[in-house]
Amino acid sequence: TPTIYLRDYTPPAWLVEEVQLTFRLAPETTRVLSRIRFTPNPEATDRTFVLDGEGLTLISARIDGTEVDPTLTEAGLTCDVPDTAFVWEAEVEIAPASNTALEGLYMSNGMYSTQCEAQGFRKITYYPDRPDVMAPFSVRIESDLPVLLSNGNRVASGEGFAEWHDPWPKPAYLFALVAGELVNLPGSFTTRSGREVELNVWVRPGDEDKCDFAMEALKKSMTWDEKVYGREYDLDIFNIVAVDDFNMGAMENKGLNIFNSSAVLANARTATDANFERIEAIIAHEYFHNWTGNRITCRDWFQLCLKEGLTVFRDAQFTADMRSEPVKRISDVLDLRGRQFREDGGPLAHPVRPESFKEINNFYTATVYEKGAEVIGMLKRLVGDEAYAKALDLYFDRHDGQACTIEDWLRVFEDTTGRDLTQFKRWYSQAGTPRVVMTDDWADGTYTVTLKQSLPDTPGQTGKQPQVIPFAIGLLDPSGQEVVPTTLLELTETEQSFTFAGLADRPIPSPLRGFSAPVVLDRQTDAEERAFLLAHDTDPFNKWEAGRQLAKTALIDMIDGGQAPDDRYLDAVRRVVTDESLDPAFRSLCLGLPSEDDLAQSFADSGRTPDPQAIWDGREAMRGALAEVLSGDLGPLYRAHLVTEPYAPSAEQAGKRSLTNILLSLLTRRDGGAAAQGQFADADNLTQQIGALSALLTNGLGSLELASFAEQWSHERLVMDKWFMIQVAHARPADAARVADALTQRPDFAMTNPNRFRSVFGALAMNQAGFHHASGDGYRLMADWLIRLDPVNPQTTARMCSAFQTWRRYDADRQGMIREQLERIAALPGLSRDTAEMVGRILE
Ligand code: HT7
Ligand code: ZN
Repeated sequence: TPTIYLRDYTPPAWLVEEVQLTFRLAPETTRVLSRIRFTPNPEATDRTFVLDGEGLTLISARIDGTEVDPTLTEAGLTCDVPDTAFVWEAEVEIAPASNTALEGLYMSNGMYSTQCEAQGFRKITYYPDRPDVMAPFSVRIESDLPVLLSNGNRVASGEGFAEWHDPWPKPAYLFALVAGELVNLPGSFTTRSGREVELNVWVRPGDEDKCDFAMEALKKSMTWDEKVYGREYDLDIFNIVAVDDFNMGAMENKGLNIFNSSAVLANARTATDANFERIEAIIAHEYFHNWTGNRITCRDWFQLCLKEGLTVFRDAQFTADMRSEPVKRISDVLDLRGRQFREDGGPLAHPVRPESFKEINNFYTATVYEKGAEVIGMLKRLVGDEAYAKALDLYFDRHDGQACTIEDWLRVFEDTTGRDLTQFKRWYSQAGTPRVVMTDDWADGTYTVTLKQSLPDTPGQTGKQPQVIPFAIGLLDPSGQEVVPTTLLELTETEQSFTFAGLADRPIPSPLRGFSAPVVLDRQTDAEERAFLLAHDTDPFNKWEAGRQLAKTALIDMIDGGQAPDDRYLDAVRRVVTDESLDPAFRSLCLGLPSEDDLAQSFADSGRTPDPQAIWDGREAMRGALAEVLSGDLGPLYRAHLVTEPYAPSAEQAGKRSLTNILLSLLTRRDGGAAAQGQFADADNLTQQIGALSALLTNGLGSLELASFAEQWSHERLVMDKWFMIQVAHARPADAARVADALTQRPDFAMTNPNRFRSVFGALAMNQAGFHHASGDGYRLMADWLIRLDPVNPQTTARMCSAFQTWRRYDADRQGMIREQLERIAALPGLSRDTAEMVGRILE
């Protein structure tokens, strides 16, 4: 498979003025007729005419009305063409019902839908399938199915057909079509300038009762983007469709967003608080793409972070505004460390703007998305809120309707602020997580902070240059008063010192407030200082962070030396958890322990080999110690915060349920499951029902409840996904592979449904002690199923391979077993490009 390089970019030889498509839908024999007006691109030197196309049967082709006989290759076609504008017409046949890869036009559950990003449009018809070719599309769909949707505005419909026109030039990856027996929740929105927009959430019959929340989230997103970014919607209709078989969360096709049903359907009985929050964020994310992605798109796929980093940043701002800002920040940092730092520290590390790929689908990563969003957050912090708003206005003005690069993006900041962003740009080109070592000094009323940055080598990159690191810091005096409020230091050198003069006492620093840069902060400090910050810091992120560091150190000491848990940690947690002045959601976050993976990484970072079983035992022992130290508080706290009023998916109620669920899991250690059984029986919402079931399963109880849950929910696919997932997630290390294997034997396990596959195998990968069990059963089972899934759905297989990305942390036996499985996968004849690239990079 060839490697594609950013440095080889050349402009397209031909541009598209207009596209007309006709679809005659049939499960195995869909005909796609295309009529495309091409014009020579004045910016290109070469006039070769090449169209992308994969798995298409060409029926006929014409240029300016005359039949032609193009040369077909596996990747597309070439043809002699005039040297001036011409009209290309083609008819191709495709088989949506046989398309299990869920890319291109596919059929599942009797419904047609499309997924074209990144390069799926070439599986629909011959086309220059690259994002810098933008055109208005007209689409005619012919089918007996009642609901026929495409992008843009509906211009005609009748018995067996519908016609759509999208006036906004777009790249082919934003094309979409949906056809099926669907029902809709209708709504409407009036934009700031008075445009009446018809809104719809389309679902399968039976799911009508799960649409209200998505509709409200959409309206909130539309209002927010007008208010905060001045961005209005630009068509007369906005459709959202829920699809069961879908590779990712959702897709921002122009005017026709297609969602994984798990990212749209929700009601109190069938979705958890976490689901509601995720749905709100994804609806917002896809809607926000209308401006950051669709109106302004990417020149090429290397620029993916241009739309994804910015849109993740925007959806995080939205969630912070709708819910709690500190809780959102803490959750995002947990996620960043859990997924992006993990990626950045291993064989899959790549820059936010990668420089090469074999299969672009493998680069929809935490680095491009989440680190991409962090980079924008840093830029905003460095230039300030006002300058950020000005730069964004210029971005929308200057680049509307264009396919852009990171250089274009940075230039609007340079032009509005006069700042030179050459050094800042290294955040886009250098992979790896910077390490910042902080030391401090105190003399004559002056406090000095010295920061030293380094960036580890990553695959293909060594000898890196220092980056610009915005380092927010505050200082407290020994009584806990803040003496220096949050101040932004700009670290630009490898080593730099900053002074704070005129202080009465040596201050206690609160460094990297709000996690102002995605770095690993290395500071030699003690439990005393952390307990002090946990008690006094005014920065909620650092308050939480202090508790997290205390927990981590205490846990590592326990795992290492079997030491009893550190009292300073236990006392501090008890103080926070019982502090009624604090938000319950925040208290719940403070009660959480660092994940097994996080702890394993800490061992690896200090040059030691993590023992997954010892880590699991250590966390269990810590939970026991927490239950013990909180024994007198658990019951009263649980009862005081238990939500008994009617369910609302509000941040306020969700915070209380989160706290009571975590308390319940500790309480279950002490009361034999009585409280959890009670909550399970009384729950009128899934958050409390699943919370109770999880508390029981974590403590080796709950088999009756598990069975009754399955009986109650056997007809709700998304709820059953959770039933599959929690059994694997909470299985004891020695049982995890067996539990997962048994679940795959059930008739309702279907590997063609990515949600169900991930419920089992995503959970197995997360159950670290189970996956890495010394028997090797976890590795074998995972590999067996990846081998089975690859011919069916390469994209999902490739993503799941990342379960193995941390393999070099482990001991020789485990490494040997993992290598054996990876090599078994790599050796498969006909292995997909997606999986081959991932396994190759992991093994390298
Ligand atoms: N822009 C989308 C990314 C995407 C995708 C979505 C569904 C299936 C396959 C996909 N490949 C790429 C989703 C987003 O970031 O909003
Ligand atoms: Zn996105």
